[in-house]
Amino acid sequence: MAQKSALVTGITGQDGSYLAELLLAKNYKVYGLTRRTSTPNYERIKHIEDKIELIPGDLLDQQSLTAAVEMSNPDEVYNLAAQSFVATSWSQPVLTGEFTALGVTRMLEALRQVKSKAKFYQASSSEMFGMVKETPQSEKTPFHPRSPYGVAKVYGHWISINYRESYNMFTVSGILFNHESPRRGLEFVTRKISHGVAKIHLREANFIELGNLEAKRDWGFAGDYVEAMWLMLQQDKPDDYVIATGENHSVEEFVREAFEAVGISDWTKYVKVKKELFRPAEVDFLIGDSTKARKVLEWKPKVTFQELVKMMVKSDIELLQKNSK
Ligand code: NAP
Ligand code: F7E
Repeated sequence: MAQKSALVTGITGQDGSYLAELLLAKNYKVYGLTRRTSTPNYERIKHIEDKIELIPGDLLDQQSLTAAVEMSNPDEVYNLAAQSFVATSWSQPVLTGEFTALGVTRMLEALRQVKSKAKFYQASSSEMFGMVKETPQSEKTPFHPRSPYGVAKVYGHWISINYRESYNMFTVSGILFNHESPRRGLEFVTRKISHGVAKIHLREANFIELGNLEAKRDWGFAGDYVEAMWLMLQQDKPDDYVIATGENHSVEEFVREAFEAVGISDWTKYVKVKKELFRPAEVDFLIGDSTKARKVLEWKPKVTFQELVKMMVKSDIELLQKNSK
């Protein structure tokens, strides 16, 4: 069988790096779109850099996206690039709309014009459910986004469906609930906690500053979730799928579990709650129903919440120890 080719936008991000590993293991020719930075930011893909091909491009620049599709001639496109941090979407709402919403249309247009038969994956998000209309949330749950990021993702979700309906293109949207890993950006709450706990454990810090400890999320492991992305593109028909563990935990539970991983039972001495870190509109409670994905894709998460927290704390301790040498 001929070698398949995949183009991954957002390859330097958390999911892009895990997905690239998965595709390489499946013998794909992997192309990644990277934007220009003044210093290289290939930290997450440096171990596979010689096995993948990077193409310069930006979600803001139509011509570069069209050229990336021409250069990679992909069988599959995974559109993971976005302004993905919810908090930043209030301070940079227009930019978030440009990247996370209109960027999807630009990618779809590039594909429609150059290779409309390629399969397209859009990284939709549980943030689209926002102020939830039912619990748990499935593919049928109506959206009520609570941030400029969530609103932009709703646009990206519907424009992908629209290109499927308008042009008969194979577009799928994976509605993924929060997924984390040692490669998660330091600004997201799980990594902020695991990194903070590791620093406290190594006596490099005395406390962590956090916002709303009561928010609840359905947290899974990123390595498990990229497998679901790939499975969605292996189906005969394009469709949308919720990917989630079906379990949720509060930020406070994550904190408690992370401190317990280093043998600290009274975490309250090390956490300061700051009002400035609360969001203008919060998503209080998310929990996903991934029955459809479990049935059709035969997908299920492998890493438990407790394993995930321990994995992240252990990895951050090792990282800090390595950096201090
Ligand atoms: P991430 O770590 O923040 O990675 C985002 C990627 O997008 C980075 O490679 C970034 O490049 C790239 N990017 C940003 N703006 C760009 C632009 N203008 N042009 C080209 N590339 C650009 O995000 P992630 O956690 O891997 O998430 C992947 C996707 O899934 C995102 O679309 C996110 O919104 C969505 N999602 C994530 C979760 C989750 O829990 N992780 C859940 C649901 C949906 P730089 O490295 O240059 O910044
Ligand atoms: O916040 C609360 C915060 O920033 C989780 C992105 O990948 O998942 C992610 O979005 C919760 C929120 O992720 C702090 O208020 C408390 O309720 O880790 P987060 P997120 O906003 O859920 C979705 C599915 C995506 O699609 C996004 O791309 O934690 N929280 N204290 C805090 N959050 C942060 N970041 N920092 C704090 O100090």
